Amino acid sequence: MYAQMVDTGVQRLRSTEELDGDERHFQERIDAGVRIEPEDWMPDSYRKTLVRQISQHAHSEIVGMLPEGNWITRAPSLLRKATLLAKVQDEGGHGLYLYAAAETLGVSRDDLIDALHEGKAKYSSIFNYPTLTWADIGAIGWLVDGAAIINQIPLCRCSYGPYGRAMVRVCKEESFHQRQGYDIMTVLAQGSAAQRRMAQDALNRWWWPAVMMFGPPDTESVHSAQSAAWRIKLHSNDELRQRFIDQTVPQADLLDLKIPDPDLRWNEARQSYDIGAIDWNEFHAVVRGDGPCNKERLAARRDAWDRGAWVRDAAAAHAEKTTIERKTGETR
Ligand code: FAQ
Repeated sequence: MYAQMVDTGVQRLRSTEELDGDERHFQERIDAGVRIEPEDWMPDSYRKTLVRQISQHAHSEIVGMLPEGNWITRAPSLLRKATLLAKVQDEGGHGLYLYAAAETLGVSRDDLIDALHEGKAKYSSIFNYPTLTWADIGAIGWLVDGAAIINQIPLCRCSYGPYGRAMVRVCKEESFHQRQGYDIMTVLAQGSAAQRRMAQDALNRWWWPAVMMFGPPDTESVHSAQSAAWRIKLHSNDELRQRFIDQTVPQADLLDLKIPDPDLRWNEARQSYDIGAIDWNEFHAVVRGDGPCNKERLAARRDAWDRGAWVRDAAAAHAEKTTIERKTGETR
């Protein structure tokens, strides 16, 4: 696996018997299903692991606004425009809950955002692909939000309270997003020959990146063992990937669209689908910064930050004014 940018301090997984004092007590609470709250004692490596994952997740939500935001002005009807606008706003809200959850661990949102803008922080590989046609908006809702739900439902039960609670609302909203995407695909799939081609083309381009979203295979996943012991991760990358495939293939069948994988087969013995080889070189290249849109996405985020400076300044000035007014009782 490529070098990690964040050193969470985890060297190897230790059994509960090897731990002592606070660390042992902490692990016993986790094993008993007790939720960890911000004021509780926690190992520094648990804190760093959560900051790493939650901040990457938050960055993914706000970078994830860009590919779809690109289509708000070109949505084919007022209803589609209003729906897409609401969805993209929801993603911004998810970023907000997640940055707030990360802040409960003692980091500042500004520092996290700086790390994103400086290219030091990761965000999901999936958002480095372009949205070329309207059908891509359908494919993102159907496949990307669909994958996000499968990954995030278990996170509602993760060991860290603020993260798990944030996920409850996020998952409800993601279900709406998934349905709006599937609805777009349904209309296109039942439309003209050109619309059907557009839907199939979007599925062809988004299928494999969505399959890769779940992260590297279990054999290469450096954080899984420790994160599972801490109940941050309740299922492995490959388990969730398989769940996504098994759920999505029948949905493609219903649309009469073809999953772009000649090796896709139902495995009677496993009661699951087998798939062809995943191109992990592509995944690593995208995560390294060499995907089709990495540079464009970061440039757009930096630009939005710079152009939003006046809003942050105005909000800070307003907060200062109202604080002074509250303290002095004078209106300024
Ligand atoms: N892209 O050891 P593991 C959404 C990195 S939200 C980029 O397996 P872990 C909503 C990983 O960070 C989508 N990097 O890591 C939406 C680590 O690097 P590091 C985001 C990836 O953490 C929809 C290294 O590989 N969701 O879609 C990726 O145990 C539509 C080793 O990997 C979340 O963030 C990747 N795909 O498992 C928004 C969910 N996968 O940090 C807008 C929360 C792995 O050592 C529109 N996160 N890496 O430098 C998680 O569940 C986990 O962090 C995983 C990775 C499963 C993503």
